[in-house]
Parts: sequence; C-alpha cells; structure tokens
Amino acid sequence: MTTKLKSLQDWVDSVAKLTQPEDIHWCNGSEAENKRLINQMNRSGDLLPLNQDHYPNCYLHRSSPSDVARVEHLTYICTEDEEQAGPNNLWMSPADAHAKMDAFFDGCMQGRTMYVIPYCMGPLASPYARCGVEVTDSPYVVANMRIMTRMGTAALERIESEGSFVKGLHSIGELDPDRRFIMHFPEDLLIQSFGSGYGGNALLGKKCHALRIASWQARQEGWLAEHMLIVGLESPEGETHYVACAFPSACGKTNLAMLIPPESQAGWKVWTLGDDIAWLHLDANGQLRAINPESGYFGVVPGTNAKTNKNAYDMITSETIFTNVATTEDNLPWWEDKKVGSPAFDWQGNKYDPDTGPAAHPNSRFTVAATNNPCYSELSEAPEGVPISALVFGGRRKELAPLVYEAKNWRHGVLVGAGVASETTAAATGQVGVVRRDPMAMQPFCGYNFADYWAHWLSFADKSDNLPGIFHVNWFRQDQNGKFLWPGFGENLRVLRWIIDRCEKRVGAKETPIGFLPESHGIDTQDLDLDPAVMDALLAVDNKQWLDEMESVGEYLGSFGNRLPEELQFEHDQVMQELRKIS
Ligand code: SAT
Ligand code: MN
Repeated sequence: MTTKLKSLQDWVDSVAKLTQPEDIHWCNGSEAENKRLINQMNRSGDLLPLNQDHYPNCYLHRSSPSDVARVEHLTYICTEDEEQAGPNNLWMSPADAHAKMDAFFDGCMQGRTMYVIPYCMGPLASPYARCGVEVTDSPYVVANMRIMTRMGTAALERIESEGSFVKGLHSIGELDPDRRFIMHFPEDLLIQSFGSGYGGNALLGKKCHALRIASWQARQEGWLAEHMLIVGLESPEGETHYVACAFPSACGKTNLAMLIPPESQAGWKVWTLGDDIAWLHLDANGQLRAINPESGYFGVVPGTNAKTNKNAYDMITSETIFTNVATTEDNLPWWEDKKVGSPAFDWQGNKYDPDTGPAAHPNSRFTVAATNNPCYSELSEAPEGVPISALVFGGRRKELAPLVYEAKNWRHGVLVGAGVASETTAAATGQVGVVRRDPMAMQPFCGYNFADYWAHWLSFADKSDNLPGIFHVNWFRQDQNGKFLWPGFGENLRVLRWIIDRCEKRVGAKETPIGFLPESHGIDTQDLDLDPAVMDALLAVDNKQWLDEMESVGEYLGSFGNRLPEELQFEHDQVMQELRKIS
C-alpha cells in the first residue's frame, strides 16, 4: 500500500531514505494485520501472552528498565522564536534540533520494518477531528496506536481528502536514555521522537499530537486542546450533564471518568467519553462542546481493584496490553493493591523479591479500547461532541485546597486553572511527591508559552455568554496523620452533584475570597460515615495559608514577564485584596 497524496508519499520516502529500513509497511488497521503483528511480537518476546483462560487476548510488554515514564527533561518545543515556547517549555532552535535528530535517525531502522500509521484523533466524521501519520520502527507502538486512535485505511482516506496531517517520526533507537529526545516543531506540525518506546514518548498521537501540537493549532483556530477527562452524569430523573476535568497524570482521571455510583446514590448513572484528553469547541450557540480525540485508555494499573474501580478492573480482563506489571505463578497480571493473588515475577521478569521494591512498576499501564468499558458512552462517536456544563480543575494537595470551590466567573476561573499545583507522580521520571505548579494540568503538555495560552483561555469570555462554570476540586486532603479526609472514588459523585446543582442554579453557596464554597449542608453526606468536623475541615479556607499561596501564584505568574495578560494580573490582584481585607 502507498498513498495518492504526494506530500505524504514524499515525506515517507524522505524518512525511509534517512532511516534505511529493511522494509516498509503501511498499516491498514485491520484485525488480520493486528493478529499478524501480535504473533510476530510473541515470537520476538516484545509481547508475552498472559494466562489466556482468565485474560483472553491480553499480553504483557516489559519496557527497558530505564524507559518507564515520560521524560520531561528531554522534551522540547522547537520554534523559530524562543518566546513562543515560553518559560514553561524547554526550547531548542529548529535548526539545532534537526541537526541533532537527523544524526540519531540516520540509518537507525537498518534491519527493521518501518511502519506507517495513518491515524485520526477524534471521530472520523467529526469536523473537530484532526489527523496525523506516525512512522515508527516499533510494532508495540503500532498495536497501541491501533487501540488509542482510529488508525488505518479510513484515516488515510480522510488525510488524502484533506491534504494535511501532523507528521510524527519515531524510532526506539537503542532505548538509550543518553540518546533520547522528544522534539516538537509546531510551526511545521512535526514531531520527532527518538530512543524511547514508552507511552507518551512513543505513542505520538497522544500527548505529542493531541496536546502539544493540538494546543498550538487550537490557539490559531480558536478552540482548546486540554488534559481533561470527559464524563456524563445521568440523574435518576434521566437528565445528563457532561463535565470535563483536568488533573495531572496519575491523579485519578481514569477512575473519575469511570466512576461507579455508590449504593447511597441509587439511580445515578455515569457514562465515560474520555479519560485523558478533551478538544473543546464553541458551537454556533456559544455552547462549549467536547470530543475525546482518543479511542482507548492508557491508564495506570496499580491501585485498580474491584473496590476502587470495578469497571476498569473488569475492563482489563480481555483485549488488553499491559506494560510493566508483575505476574503470578499462573501467569496472571499482578499489581500492588490488586487485592487478589500474589506476585511471582516482578515487572522486569525477575523472581519477585519484596526488598527490591514494588512488584509492578508504579507507572505500569494498561492499553484497552474505550468500547471495552462497561460505561462507555455511545456519544463518544458523535461528530459534534457533547455539551459541557462544567470544567473542573484539580491536583493532589495534602492541605490548603478545599474539597471543592467554584470560580466567580470565567476570567477568575482562568486564574484558578493557572494557579493549579499538584504533588508529582510516577507518570514522569523525577522526584515523586513534591508540589509543583501545573496550570490546567498542562505543564508538561502545553505546546506554547503559558502566558499566550492564558490569554487564549481568557478570550473565550468575549466569544460567548453561555460558558460553563469553572470549579476546583481536591480529593487528596489529609489530616495530620497522613489519612485522607475524603473517601474519594465513587463518593466523588456527591461533589459532582453539587457542581451540577451550581450550574443549574439549584443551590446557594458561600462566597469567599477564593470563590464559592458549598454551604454547610450543600454536599449530600447521607450514609457517609463522616464526622461533621471532618467536612468542616474539608471545606475550610485558611486565609493566612491562602495569602501565602496566592503570593506564590503571583510570583509564578510574574515569571512570565510582560507577556502575562493584564486581565489575569487583575484577577490575581482582586483575590489578594479580598484575602487581605479579611486577614
Ligand atoms: O505516558 S503518558 O503521557 O501517555 C501518560 C501520562 O503521563 O498521562
Ligand atoms: Mn494524561
């Protein structure tokens, strides 16, 4: 197979000339092609079949031990003007980056097959979808891209009719951390990734395209590409509201997207549209609508059990690629907090020894089709997406941030999003558990200067008077002994119900300098064994602490210099003034 689109054929030819593969395979996305690849990977050891009686069509991939997470310190935005990338990104000039990458790619696919993967991010019939082509020498990437995107012939047809696409060149190279870079050239809609086979570094449709490149395109075209799950909440009366929530990696987006209403919330239903990325557009009526550009989940495995997320637990018992989990004597996948079985081999395939750390890697992952999810929403395929009632920001904060609060208006909401901070997780290499600024949960993913990104967000206030409410939640507040104050998981529905009630103007709220908080009985705590004093603690706003926090937010915003939108500075000044008034 080849293509009738000359620009695509020329690009593939030039890549082949540089990388010198033994052969070239254009992926059509068919079942037969997938079977062939899986069989081939079973022979090469890239994939190990798991116990097929209990986990039919499930496979395990073991990464190279130093290739288990995104590498933010090796991820660059390469624009002609450094200011375009902003202080939130590492920057390299396109000329320097090309020189470096060309040297890496030179001859790197000798003896290997080069796979050409045409893919579509978003429903194939959606005007909001965007296409790309990833060229890779990793069959594991092909198998994952087939689950995570609409990949193959139909995508190629759309590309050929549109004539434009994002180019992604990927090679695992030698999986050497010292010869690894993830480069983005947003001005050329180009991604180049070398030396890693892992998730966000290698599945280029995901973070590289659907967030870094797409956020750049979205600014030019007037929409938003965000690190958000999309979930539909259907009330017992049959009314469904859709919310989109931005949390940093490994902070429970997949769990929230697949939430199971607890018994006390009988009659509620939850429908998943996406667990990681949302593309948001204003429609002709000024209604913000969301599509999920992905078609599968690349979720964190540890912690998934029949209690925390039964939907996910059941979903990953078939047709799933596991990466870096442990295995039992019976060759079942195993991970920390699975609650059944015990590990015989760790994620590297060594005999399990508790002294060497967890059996499954803390960032071990499952890749599974969205349609495997028991609460998959059919509207995931709707070309026009779903209407969004609320946008929710959040992070992992032991203290300070209350369980939930609502921004005073859109512009203040942009400040709330810009001020998000969270404790770091195992999703990226580096220290875990340190608080860092993660505006809109986009710190690792915004493809341009945050100052311009906030200006773009602010500009929506002029485009519609029908924008969703903006909220902030924190499921992770702890007491002095490190115990979580809020039960989380399914019980988070109680907080989402308050959010919907606010959007529908059905409940009052308490005004504070940081925004609107629930009144004392605003959140339904019936049947929840929660001391009222704990609820008070969860909804407390400590003025002194918040003054310190907002000062630190101010310093952070200040680091963007005179590019920072005045309106954002104004919102910040307003909150500071109100906090000072009370203190
Ligand atoms: O590795 S990924 O970027 O795909 C997952 C994540 O960090 O959210
Ligand atoms: Mn993510």
